[in-house]
Amino acid sequence: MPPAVMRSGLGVLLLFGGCGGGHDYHDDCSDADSDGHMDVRCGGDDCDDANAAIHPLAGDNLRVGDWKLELVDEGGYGAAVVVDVSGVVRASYMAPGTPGRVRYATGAPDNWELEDVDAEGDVGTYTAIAVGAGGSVHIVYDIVAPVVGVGHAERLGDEWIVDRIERAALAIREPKVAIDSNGTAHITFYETRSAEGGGPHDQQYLTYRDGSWVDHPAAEGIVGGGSGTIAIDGSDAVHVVFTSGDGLHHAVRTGADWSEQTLDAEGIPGGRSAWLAFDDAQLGHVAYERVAGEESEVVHGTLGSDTWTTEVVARGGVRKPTLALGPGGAPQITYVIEDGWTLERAISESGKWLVDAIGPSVGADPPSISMAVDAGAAAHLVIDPGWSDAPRLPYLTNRIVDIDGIDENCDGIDGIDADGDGHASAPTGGDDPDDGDPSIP
Ligand SMILES: [Ca+2]
Ligand SMILES: [Ca+2]
Ligand SMILES: [Ca+2]
Ligand SMILES: [Ca+2]
Repeated sequence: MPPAVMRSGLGVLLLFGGCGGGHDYHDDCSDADSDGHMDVRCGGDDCDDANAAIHPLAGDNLRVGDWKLELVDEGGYGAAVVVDVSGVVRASYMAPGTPGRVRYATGAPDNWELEDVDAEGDVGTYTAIAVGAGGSVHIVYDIVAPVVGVGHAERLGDEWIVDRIERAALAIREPKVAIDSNGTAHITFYETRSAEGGGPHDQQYLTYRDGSWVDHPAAEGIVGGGSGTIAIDGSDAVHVVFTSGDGLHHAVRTGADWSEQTLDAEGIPGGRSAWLAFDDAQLGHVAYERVAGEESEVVHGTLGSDTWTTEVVARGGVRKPTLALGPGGAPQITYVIEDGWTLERAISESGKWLVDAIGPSVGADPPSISMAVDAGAAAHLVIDPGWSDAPRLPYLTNRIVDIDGIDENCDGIDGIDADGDGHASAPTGGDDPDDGDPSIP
């Protein structure tokens, strides 16, 4: 729980005179509005137990509205996006032109600030981005020259600390990153030493320990497939889900060992994507693309205590799904329709998938999508057009900001104040340009 919430909880307690004092109409002390948070007068953290839209994790001032398209940059590819607790959207991508550079974009829609992260050598095709619990930003990417490797960049203050990790490999693809509760980065990627394009590869894993990067493959000698995704659960266990010619696999690292199970025994051809995330209840969610007959379909899987159950979300020429979890762990899955390259998004509500169309067409090639969902359930998509000289880097969101004078997340002010400095974050209508640092109001 952020300190701001605890502080305002105390403030509200004092204001009301404490539990049991005076007229108490909550005599049973249940969660009266069923928002999962007990009334502050009952020792809980809900500052309004008669309104289910008001509780500490609410997306104060963040609402879902119509879709809107804008450009992050004049071009770019290999894009990834995250949104943090304060509603700040951050993207990583390869900037257009040669040699390649890794670039970072942040800010409110229509007001992007761009920074070069690594302009040293010839970077490759993919980036991924993650934000740690303390607000630290990590970007990983592939490097193609002068040696093959993986780049890791962490933003400390206004500086990027860059590690270029050389690999004895012919190629690496699709690096992904996740951050544990101690702020340590965990990276996975496809790595091949074979001259054959589709030859056997390893689903490699790297983490930073005792001052250096150490590797320990999640799986070796994989044939076919070639796309992995990584997530950390609430116990800091590392999970990697990866594709191969004989299915989709889930590897979990407990202690020094990996244990693996097959999630889906259907063949998943190369280039098919998968995404993994854990919700607050520690239920694992995966979205991936599978080929059924001649057509591709989008599948959602959930991991209960030990076993996966899967369901088809969309079928018939649907590609490149991306998954993000919204408030309460509700999964949102966005994918590309092959016929015309438009987007659709599916949201799980009461056991049903509700689908909305997101226009317009996003390219002439199968584009990739990266998605993040904020505390107000609004989605943020950066569309990777899939070729290196694409003339634009599109961003789509259905977020609207509604400054309503109501403190919906119980931190004492209208908007989200994650660092507890009394100033709400800029994307939620306040004047705090860095809501992860209480020294910068
Ligand atoms: Ca409430
Ligand atoms: Ca508000
Ligand atoms: Ca607030
Ligand atoms: Ca603040």
